[in-house]
Amino acid sequence: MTDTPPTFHHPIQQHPTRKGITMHARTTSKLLALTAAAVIALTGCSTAASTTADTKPAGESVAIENGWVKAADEGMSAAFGELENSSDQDVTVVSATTKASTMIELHETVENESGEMVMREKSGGFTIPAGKSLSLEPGGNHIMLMDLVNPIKAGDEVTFTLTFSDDSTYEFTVPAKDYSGANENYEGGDTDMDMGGDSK
Ligand SMILES: [Cu+2]
Repeated sequence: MTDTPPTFHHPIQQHPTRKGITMHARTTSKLLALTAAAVIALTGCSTAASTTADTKPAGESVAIENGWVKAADEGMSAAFGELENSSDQDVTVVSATTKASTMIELHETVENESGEMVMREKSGGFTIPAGKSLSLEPGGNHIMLMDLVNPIKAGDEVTFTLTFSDDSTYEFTVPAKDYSGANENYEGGDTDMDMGGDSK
């Protein structure tokens, strides 16, 4: 690239006709554009290479799609959505926080010995495979709000922060909506400990 600048001047000087200047000016600006593109491409390449080499933080590779939280007056609630991992590495969510609940857990829903679906803390957290997404949905994995600080009304916006196994974080805000499902019992808890407070 260091040998490019001289070629900008010589053609114009050697062809003093108006047509020549116009033509060469156009060529020159094309050349400039190409050179600029090449510089950007090269810069982009070297940045990408170094990023891959020392691995992007998990929190920068994950985004939530169609996220929502269940409206509830008190007690428990849960958040759902599609967690998408755009990187080429598996990432693991190890914890979550929100101002809406004093305590929060990452839950999975499993069948117990009696054949009932119960939810429990997901050991090891949520792993989102490289280039794939993980569904958080009623009856499956979810972010469990164990003890609401205030009622969550439909239409409220609730912000969550996920922490990954590499200590990076990802913050997102999702709307609350009325939902009558997601009332699985909490494993080891009594039947009053459902996820929906007083929902019917
Ligand atoms: Cu739960």
